[in-house]
Amino acid sequence: MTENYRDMWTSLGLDLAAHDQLLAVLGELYQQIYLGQKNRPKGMAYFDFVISEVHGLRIKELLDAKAKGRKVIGSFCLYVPEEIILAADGVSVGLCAGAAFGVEEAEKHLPRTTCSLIKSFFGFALTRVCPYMAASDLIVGENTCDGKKKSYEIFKGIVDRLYVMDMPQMKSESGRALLRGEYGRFVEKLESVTGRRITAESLKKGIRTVNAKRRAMHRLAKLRAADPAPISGLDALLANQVFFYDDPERFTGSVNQICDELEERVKRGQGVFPKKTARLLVSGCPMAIPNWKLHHIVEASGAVIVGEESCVGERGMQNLVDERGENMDSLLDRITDRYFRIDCAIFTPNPSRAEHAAAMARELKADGVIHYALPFCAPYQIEASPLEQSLEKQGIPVLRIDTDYSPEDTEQIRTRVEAFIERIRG
Ligand code: BJ8
Repeated sequence: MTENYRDMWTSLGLDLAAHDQLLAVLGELYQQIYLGQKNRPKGMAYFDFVISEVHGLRIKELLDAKAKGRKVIGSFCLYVPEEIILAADGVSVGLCAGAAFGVEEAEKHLPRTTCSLIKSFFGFALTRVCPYMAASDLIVGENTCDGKKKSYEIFKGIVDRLYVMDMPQMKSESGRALLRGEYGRFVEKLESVTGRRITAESLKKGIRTVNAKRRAMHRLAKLRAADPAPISGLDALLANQVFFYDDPERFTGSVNQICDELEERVKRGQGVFPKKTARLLVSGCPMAIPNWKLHHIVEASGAVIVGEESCVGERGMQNLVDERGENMDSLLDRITDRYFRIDCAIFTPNPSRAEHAAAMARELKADGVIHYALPFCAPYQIEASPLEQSLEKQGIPVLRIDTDYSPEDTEQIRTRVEAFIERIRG
């Protein structure tokens, strides 16, 4: 960290001792997992800097924005449209949910049989170590899985300023109408929190900004189809994770710069791993910072991850919002159209996810798919079986890994991943 931010963290009400512990663990993990990689693109220096300042400079930027009258809107899910937040001149941030921190505290409120992601955001809030949560003027929850929707009932007693968006469960006309209605309600909520009126013009601008960000990520995703892979799965995952925290324009510029470099690498046939390294696609639950466990195990075992069918990955990036609407109603319709296509496992039925995973595996020339689920995540654990059957039928080998944020099962997973790599190498 380039500056001393202790006064800033104190002003946010963080528990400095616990926060120091968290930063020490994060720093060590990053050093060990990321900085030891070989042949990294030079452009990754930007992301190294972002991570080194993830609780420093970025938080200072948020507080500077707040001082100028902007509001910070924190959320946990892809269904919360950043386009609408930007249209209200808000700053959108993904909230901390990727580390096992404060688990004991979380389990005083939640059953042990709750997924790590939910326990994580409870733990971060209860131990007061998340500056993003502390800086948020509004925290947006969503009625997605049962775990989240029931836990928000308790969470609203832990953080004030929680707002919960309702969510459909079926891709029906009434489901779409529900989502459209919720986005209208979100506009009103944001207008009241920010004191700014959202106009067709500001919404169009928000749409253009987020589309540009997604376009840059599509460009990066496509470059991963090259053999040898020009970027590691770990580095690409990091870019997907930072997507949710960074200033949107700066992020887009940095990703496009990396893509320029990767295009040159592809032309020269240069990669991070040798040509014909086993290529894997990961499909399943989101991986928030600092959940780098599976990618690290796979890439240390001699395979490369070439894509993520995940919310922190292609599920979050696919499809842009049509920019052609002329008034608030038509623009909100187009936003709804785009978000309603996200194939999260909370929807029933959800056939497009398996189709999307198969299409990604083909496009990225993956030799196999690792299905990743957090224990106690019913939507993804249950969907794993039909997804596996469908992919195997198409000749795409699948390995199912259910694992939480703790490092305890690392060796077991490594053994299974190594055996899977052997299988796909034939
Ligand atoms: S759009 S995946 S971010 S809901 S892991 S809390 S599903 S029990 S995170 Fe998600 Fe939105 Fe869907 Fe994406 Fe529940 Fe499963 Fe836990 Fe999960």
